[in-house]
Amino acid sequence: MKALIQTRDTRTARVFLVGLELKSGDSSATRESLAELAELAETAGGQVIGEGTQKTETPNAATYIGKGKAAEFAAFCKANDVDTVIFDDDLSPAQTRNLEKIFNVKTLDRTSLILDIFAQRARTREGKLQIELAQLEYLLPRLTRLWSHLSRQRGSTGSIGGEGESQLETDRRKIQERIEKITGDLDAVRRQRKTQRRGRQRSQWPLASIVGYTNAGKSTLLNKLTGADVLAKDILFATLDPTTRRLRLPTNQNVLLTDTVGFIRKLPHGLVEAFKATLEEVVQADLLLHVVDISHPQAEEQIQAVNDVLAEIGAAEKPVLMVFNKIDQLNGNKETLGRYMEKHPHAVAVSAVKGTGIPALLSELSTQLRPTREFVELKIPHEEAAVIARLHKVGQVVERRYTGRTAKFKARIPPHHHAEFAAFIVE
Ligand SMILES: Nc1nc2c(ncn2[C@@H]2O[C@H](COP(=O)(O)OP(=O)(O)OP(=O)(O)O)[C@@H](O)[C@H]2O)c(=O)[nH]1
Ligand SMILES: [Mg+2]
Repeated sequence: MKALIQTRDTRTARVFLVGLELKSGDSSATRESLAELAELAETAGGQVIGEGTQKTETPNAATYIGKGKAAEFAAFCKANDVDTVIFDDDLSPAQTRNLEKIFNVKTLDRTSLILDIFAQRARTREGKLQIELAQLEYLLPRLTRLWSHLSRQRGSTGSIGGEGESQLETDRRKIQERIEKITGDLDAVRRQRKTQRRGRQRSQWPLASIVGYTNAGKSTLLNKLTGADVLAKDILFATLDPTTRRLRLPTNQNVLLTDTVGFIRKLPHGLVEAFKATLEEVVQADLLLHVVDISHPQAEEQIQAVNDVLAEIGAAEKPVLMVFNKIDQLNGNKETLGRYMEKHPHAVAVSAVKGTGIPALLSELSTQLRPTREFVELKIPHEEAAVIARLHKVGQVVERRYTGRTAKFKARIPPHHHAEFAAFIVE
């Protein structure tokens, strides 16, 4: 059972990439998508030996690329000791089967590659369960292929009948049972998470969630802002599990900041489904910080891809603060930044690594979260020192005047602290 979903050991894999260039699409999109696939392959531990594309009207139903092209690539792979071929789009179970016959090496598609990376990276129990669930659901319709491998190993090529059929049924049943078990376990984990979240809601601090394309610099930003030490690395999907830290704004307001899994183009739907619980942090947030690697040539497409996933998880209507990151890498290219800033008027430009623009980001954060605070005037007798201290702690005092036996304040306080100060609020 375990063997069916074991993470493939791609550490030393010699990889060949294949993409399709649809006549309706444009060739630069194919190239960019392949470049990203190469990054994914390297993240998974592979070494890219070569790549090939084919122009066509529509994907071939049986073999995705044309049969002739497939044979040509297969010859290259054979000559260059390639042991894994990866297709840039999702293959149907039948296509995978046919291609494996032609190439005679391990055949992956984009989804199975991303699933592999997630499986390698998952650390928490919830993360591991979620990824196993996505893998099993991906595997289920493809089980015939695995079964045919098994039966070949057993040397029972002649009698593909009764025995094999029942083996397949057994495997299916085992997988389905496992899926049910995981779904149950995940439910339990999620209930616990809900309780935690309720505890947090009681503390009534607003929740801001950092979202963005993978490798945009989300974790680097969280680290910079809160002194957290989340792994920030130049690889795709460095972060899978959410981390939440408290951030105290210059206005004294506290906000809970969550860093979570990054998004990517063509993110497997099953994976989004499986990670819905993790992404609930995003759905629950009062504000999203959408971090963009502005120095990336495809920044615009990445913004779109992130917005697509946000829509898919039901977070499209959230207030968003755009954070254009890595401005230190723009090499004085002010034009690019200007163009983006024009399009997104309330955006802030930062370098999470260098710390540039962080004060502006904090100030914009305070502004965006301000509606959750009310403006009041208070009159507090001097002997109520504890109340005055408390006001400075939870509120933002904008004006103070001392007259006789009382102190007068104008301050912004979070609504849930209203009751505490009600006795001293004037008007
Ligand atoms: N030059 C430069 N590099 C940055 C900046 N911010 C982040 N990086 C680098 O970009 C890479 C990715 O940063 P992460 O913080 O891991 O990105 P992430 O968005 O959390 O990525 P995933 O968790 O993989 O989705 C790291 O090598 C960072 O050092 C920046 O402002 N300038
Ligand atoms: Mg990260």
